[in-house]
Amino acid sequence: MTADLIAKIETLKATRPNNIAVQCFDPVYFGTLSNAHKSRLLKCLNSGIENPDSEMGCYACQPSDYDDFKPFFSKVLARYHKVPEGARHTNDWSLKGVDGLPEDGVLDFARLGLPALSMRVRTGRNLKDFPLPGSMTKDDRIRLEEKMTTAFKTLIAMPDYGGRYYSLTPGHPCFIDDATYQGLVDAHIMFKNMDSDRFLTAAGIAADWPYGRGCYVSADKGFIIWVGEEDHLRIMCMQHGTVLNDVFDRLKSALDVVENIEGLEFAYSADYGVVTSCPTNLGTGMRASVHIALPKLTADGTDTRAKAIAKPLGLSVRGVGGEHTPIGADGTVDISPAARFCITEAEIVTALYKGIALLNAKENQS
Ligand code: ADP
Ligand code: CIR
Repeated sequence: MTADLIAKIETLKATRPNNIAVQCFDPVYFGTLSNAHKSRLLKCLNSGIENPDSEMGCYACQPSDYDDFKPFFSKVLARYHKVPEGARHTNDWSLKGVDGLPEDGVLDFARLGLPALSMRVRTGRNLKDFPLPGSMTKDDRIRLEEKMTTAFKTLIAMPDYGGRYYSLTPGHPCFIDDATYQGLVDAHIMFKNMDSDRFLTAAGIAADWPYGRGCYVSADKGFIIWVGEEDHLRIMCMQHGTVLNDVFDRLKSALDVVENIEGLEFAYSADYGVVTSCPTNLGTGMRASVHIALPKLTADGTDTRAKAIAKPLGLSVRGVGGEHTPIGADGTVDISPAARFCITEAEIVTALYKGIALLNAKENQS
């Protein structure tokens, strides 16, 4: 079994130069591991072995994987995030002194002549005392949701939060039917059925769907916590407006509240910061995005031109329904800085503001 997988990795190494995980797999290092560690590391690579066209090709399956398999993951991280091998990450939400920040510290899109936009900032978090989603059993998923259901009671009782929890788990007291679930997906509140993602399926992250899956939504719908997606928790603030600080600051204070709820301890790595399933998200786990109409840059009905302009600016372009979805009929796209690792939270949100300024200028020049 192990020998078969090693042979597959070796074949992919020769044929798939863009699959980072197989390219970073070192058989000599692998040979030094105990049998238990060998199977743990191979499990991390399963998604990239089953999906040769993977860009990253691996997911961490235990909170300690990044540290336990540092000789592998430090290579993967260096290659994907274009940082030196052994680079260390620092988390920092303070906007003070961030390059490109307007003097008054306010990241207001109205200053760029833009109308109110849908703004969203999310970050991933995983609980220290559970395996990461790729290695969870059905029972783990249900227990994690139970733990969070109790934690959400604290938020629901607070005047600034309120709201409710929606569960997809059959038999859960907060269970919702298919139509309610679809309504939440359409409103960009809830995540899509993970079974349709072949990477998450091969990684074991989509397993046992829909058990242990759900989301907490605040009374004003601006603060949301996903339970049981690619990370145990995806914590986000979302709002229509022009001042990016509003969602960023709210997310920071909400995170502090959640982190202080008794019994919740998040996984951090001393060298790598916030621990996430996917190495693409490691460090901050943060994606800050806006929905913005770029009718000229998408005049051909595709995001090809917008992507070509956005990439050198360090920006990703997604569709209006999120990753792997089409752009809006009016040319609306989802723009976010691509970097998550070896960048601070404050730098990410400022990078979104600066990037939108540049992209909007290109749109206006077209
Ligand atoms: P993630 O952002 O967690 O990596 P996706 O790209 O799949 O995952 O997006 C998840 C959901 O969040 C989708 O419904 C997407 O449309 C929504 N979304 C992302 N950014 C925004 C935004 N700025 N405004 C409104 N909805 C957004
Ligand atoms: C790949 O390796 O290409 C896929 N597993 C997707 C990587 C992008 N990461 C992500 O969506 N979090």
